[in-house]
Amino acid sequence: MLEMKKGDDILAVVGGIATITEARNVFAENLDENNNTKLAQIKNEEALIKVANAIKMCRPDSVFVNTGSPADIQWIREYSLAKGEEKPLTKTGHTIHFDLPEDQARLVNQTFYIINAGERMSSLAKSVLRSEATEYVKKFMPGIMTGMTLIIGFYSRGPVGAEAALPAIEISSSGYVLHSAELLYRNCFSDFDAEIERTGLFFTNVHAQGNNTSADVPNARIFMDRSWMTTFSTFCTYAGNTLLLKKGNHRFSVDYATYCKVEEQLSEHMFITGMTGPGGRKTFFAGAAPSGCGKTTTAMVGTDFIGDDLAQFWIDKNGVLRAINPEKGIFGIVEDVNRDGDPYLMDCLRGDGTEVIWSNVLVADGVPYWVGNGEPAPDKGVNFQGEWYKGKIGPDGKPVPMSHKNSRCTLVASAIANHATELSEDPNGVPIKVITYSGRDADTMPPVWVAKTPNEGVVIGASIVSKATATEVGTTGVNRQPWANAPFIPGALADYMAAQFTFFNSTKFSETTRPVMAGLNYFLTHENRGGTGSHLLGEKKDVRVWLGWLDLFANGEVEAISTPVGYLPKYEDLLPLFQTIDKEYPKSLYDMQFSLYIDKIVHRLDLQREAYSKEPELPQMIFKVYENQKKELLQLQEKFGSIVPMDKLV
Ligand code: SPV
Ligand code: MN
Repeated sequence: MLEMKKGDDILAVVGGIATITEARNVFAENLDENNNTKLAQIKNEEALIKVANAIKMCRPDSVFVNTGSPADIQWIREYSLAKGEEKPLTKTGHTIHFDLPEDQARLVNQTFYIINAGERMSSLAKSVLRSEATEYVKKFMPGIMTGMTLIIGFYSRGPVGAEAALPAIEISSSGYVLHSAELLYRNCFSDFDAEIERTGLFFTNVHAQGNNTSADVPNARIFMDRSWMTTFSTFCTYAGNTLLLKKGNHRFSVDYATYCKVEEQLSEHMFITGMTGPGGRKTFFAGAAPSGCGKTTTAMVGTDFIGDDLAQFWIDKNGVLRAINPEKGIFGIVEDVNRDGDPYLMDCLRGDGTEVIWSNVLVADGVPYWVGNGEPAPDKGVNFQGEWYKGKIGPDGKPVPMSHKNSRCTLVASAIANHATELSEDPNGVPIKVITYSGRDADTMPPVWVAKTPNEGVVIGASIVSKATATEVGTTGVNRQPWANAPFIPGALADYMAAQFTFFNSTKFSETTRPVMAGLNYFLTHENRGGTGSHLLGEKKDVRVWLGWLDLFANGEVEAISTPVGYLPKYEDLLPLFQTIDKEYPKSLYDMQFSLYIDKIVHRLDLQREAYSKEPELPQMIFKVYENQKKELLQLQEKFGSIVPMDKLV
């Protein structure tokens, strides 16, 4: 359930501003003439009251209004440098930002949804009662910007005017955060009022890093007030915790799609990319993967790259699934980014002419370095833990890597050579033909498989599993990662799942427009498929083949093998695709990758069923799909044994 504007708006309670007259007084007292004139262009009173409350609560020394003009953006760059939040690197337009050692990824244990008493939440999310959150904000946020400048920016999460785009305000005392916002989101200062008018809502984000010391980090909180679509972030700087236009507002968008736009919209943790097929035809894909599982790399493999992290979907009048990227930039993991796997990104990172904010990499003589870059490494430099030298041991007794596993680069997507910039900016979005779901699964599912029905497609999404990655502080082990979106689903998982079933079964789709739904898995290892060693059976560049096959399948140009888990590719259809990436593809490798390991799959189904049976009020469809697949798998096992090669099923 989601009830908008329920309970107190904490920002208004603590700020104390209730009317537009009071808000205007706050602006008159706190803004200089120039910034006052700029802000006067925004007319929406609700938005202005939010801004006034943030100013009144945070009590900055000054306020800067970012209109997105070249002069304003330059001011932000210089402000961030002057405050030392970023430092210039040798290459023009490149800077380095370090987050505190304790603040290198999303602080999942300090991230909460603010809820009203009695609200049912996702079992995978932490929540805090409105009253407790109010106490926290009252204790820590008044005066938190004293001695600092409060910066305000107005953004659109998507091309202005797009069906699924929503406006948002970003308020922060950090130049780095606003600088990042300018690279990652579309500034819509001049369209802001009209966008609120069109959509009927906007998000508000308030971030304050305080003194930014390690001692403060335990007090850091990331609060998302669902009812008021307002976020609060304190005592941290990592963009995933502070630039809440990104994952904070993604969470609100998920809520909005789940409760207010059923069968109309979806909000997903997905890349969007296009592939050029035979005859120059373009097929667009959107794909989910948990953080740190190669989503950016997959996205950039396309010929028409649109986005690498988030997607907003709707079904258009013709029954076509359409998607926009709410972002316009990349906050990408740099570990293992190298010439071989990510040539276009490397051109931006090592070439000239692209503005890049680096975070938490190693800097030596003004040049950034990172683990897995495929280049000679320096012996010493400065990284997220301070002075670094080869062999340095950290406080935990372990070697300190050259760069943090979650070190990142921030740049505009249009700088990437294969970015389809014009399409990305089109409010009509791109037509999505294929949806993929992937995780880090070392032993169970094949590299690619296609759902036979929309229900089975939804269940592929619900059944993503993944090894923990470095994108969240304090997580380890193998986790279930429903839709790779679980960290961002605020409401009950049952509600989100029901919305997925409704959406993909919608009669608005025709048989020709209903998207193909598929699973992808790049992480099978030799030892788990009858070989030896823990190395991967595939490599990064194989992604092109799996997407290429899905393109052919979605366009009806190849037939597939029907199995209990879905449609699988034939060897002879993959062979020519491997030739296009100049790679041998022995039949023995195909057999290792695509044979059904029945015991493992059945075990996985049982685990999923068991885990989901603890979730209240789940759509029964998921259990039906699991049951049916299990039954058919066991029948197959009886006939062919525990490992079933595709030859048996053709
Ligand atoms: C992710 O971790 O999924 C990211 C980066 O895309 S963050 O902004 O931290 O969410
Ligand atoms: Mn992400």
